[in-house]
Amino acid sequence: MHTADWHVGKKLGRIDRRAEFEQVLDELVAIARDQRVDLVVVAGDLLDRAIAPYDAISLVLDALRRLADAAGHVVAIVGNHDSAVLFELLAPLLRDMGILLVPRIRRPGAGGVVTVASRDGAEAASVAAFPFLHEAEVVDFMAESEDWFKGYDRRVQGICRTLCEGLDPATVKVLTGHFFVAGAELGGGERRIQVGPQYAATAQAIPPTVHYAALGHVHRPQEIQGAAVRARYSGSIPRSTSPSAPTARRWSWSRRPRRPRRGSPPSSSPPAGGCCGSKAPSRSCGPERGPVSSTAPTSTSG
Ligand SMILES: [Mn+2]
Repeated sequence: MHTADWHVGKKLGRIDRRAEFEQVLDELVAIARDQRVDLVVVAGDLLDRAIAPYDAISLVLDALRRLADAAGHVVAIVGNHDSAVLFELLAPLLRDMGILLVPRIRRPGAGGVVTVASRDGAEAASVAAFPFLHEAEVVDFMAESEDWFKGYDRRVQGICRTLCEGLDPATVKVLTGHFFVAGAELGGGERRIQVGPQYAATAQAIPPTVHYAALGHVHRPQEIQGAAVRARYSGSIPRSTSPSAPTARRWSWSRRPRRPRRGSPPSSSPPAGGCCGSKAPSRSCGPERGPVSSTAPTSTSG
């Protein structure tokens, strides 16, 4: 199940929206339980501010705990509104509860890829986790301005590739990231200065070897056009400008890709449109597996 951009703590003018957040988070927990979800991926912006009020932090912690109880595991990455320092502080305390927080971009073997088992222990998923990358960490602002944007796209693509090369081919392979993909439609509530379109990745950044890409950052739920596999923005949960927009998306692998038999030859890439999504949760994922590169990961310090 894929969700993102909770922005807990966000207010509507002076109006406190705690009751709304409680209600939507209750709904997510109920979906995770009723759909027998094995993993919840939260693709960033759990909180609305880096220095969040304690009651907002407590609401998020409670939601994560209940989601982990329902699904077994939660993987959550830092978005541009979250505090990496807070996530770092909480990560070791929450790990034993099945809540895996990824505060910073790390190489696959150093926390950039996390692997979790399904509730029945029969299968596993590995998640390439790509927390928010600020353009200031990438762009040389002394260079020509047209190079700024190209440099950002190249870096995002390199990080996605390196992380996804670290995914275990015997598992369900998921990429989660908090970045803007060019062409995505904003949904309202994003702070325009922090969401592209200048600092944008392209759909090609999503490697064709994953089964699903769970993205956050853009608040309107949508498919990523032009991606080689099924990739989505789940959308944000607080309603801001578009009351008709669906509040949350989910996916599950109640029908999982079959585990390849031992010694079976590597098969071809997964078909476009790939894996179980919200619109067709019962659709079979098929047995296809993407090839996994055996080359050494390229350097993508960031
Ligand atoms: Mn957001």
